[in-house]
Amino acid sequence: MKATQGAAPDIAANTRDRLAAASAVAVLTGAGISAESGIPTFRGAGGLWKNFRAVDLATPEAFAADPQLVWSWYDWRRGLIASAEPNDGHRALAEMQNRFPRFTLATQNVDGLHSRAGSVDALKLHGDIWTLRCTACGHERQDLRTPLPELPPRCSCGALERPGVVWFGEALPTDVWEQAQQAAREADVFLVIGTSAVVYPAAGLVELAKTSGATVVEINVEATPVSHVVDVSWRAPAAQALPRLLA
Ligand code: BV8
Ligand code: ZN
Repeated sequence: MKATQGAAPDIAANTRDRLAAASAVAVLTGAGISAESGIPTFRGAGGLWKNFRAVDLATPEAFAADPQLVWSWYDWRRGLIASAEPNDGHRALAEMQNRFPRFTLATQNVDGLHSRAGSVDALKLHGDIWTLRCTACGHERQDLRTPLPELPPRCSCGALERPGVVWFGEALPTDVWEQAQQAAREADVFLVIGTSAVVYPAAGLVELAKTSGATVVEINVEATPVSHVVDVSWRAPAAQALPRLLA
């Protein structure tokens, strides 16, 4: 059954009923869940930065060609995120983790807002903007300073550091990706929230959950390429919809 444009109350009730019967819940979030915290999404209106697109800058090639430019983009984003707060959508997911025997949150976001909202063990599929990794010795450290004192930052070994994120063309962290796939396979209910579902392999979790027998609910302000796959397509902002699942 696909409820698409039904009035929000019955979609919320419908989704709550499915969750009430679930013992394993898995969630995939994208930039849309941080939109109401004021963080621009990648592909929405605010997704551009000085006329660059994420696919142009979030690549090893762009970093090798111009580490200063790529770091300026990340430093700008870190500044935005530092002044942002988790929203009711992040907080609702943090609350949900205690309500099910098995609950897994996988995020494509690198902003760390799920952790700040209280989500424990969120699977960071695309890494973390607050982590710096040395391009030579691999040493990783957290640096929360905004702006960073020097760009590009350098490791104590002297080499350039890069943002601890997964760029286009790079593999996702193996352990995190394995856990996310397992959670999608085992889920009774799979929530896909605030993602345009165009970036793989993360977006593939939706199909994996669906073919593994989960009830899939999409929460997004617009239709996406997975809207035709999901069981329930809830056209609503995440910070409004998610708290209604806790009622
Ligand atoms: C890999 C981290 C292989 C960094 C990111 C052709 C050439 C090269 C590669 C490819 C290719 N075709 C396919 C690929 C693979 C590529 C890919 O999928 N490309 C896409 C663009 C076609 N994928 C990769 O390269 C991945 N790696 O394949 O490696 C490999 C395998 C083995 C060994 C070696 C190599 C790596 C992908 C990860 C890239 N890193 N980010 C950073 O953040 O700077 S991706 C980037 O896009 C972010 O992580 C972001 O999360 C992600 C997805 O975007 P969304 O989160 O969905 O955000 P978006 O703006 O798109 O959408 C927002 C949504 O929210 C919208 O739907 C909107 O309606 C909604 N919304 C807005 N407001 C709200 C809302 N919803 C609810 N409430 C609201 N209020
Ligand atoms: Zn080093």
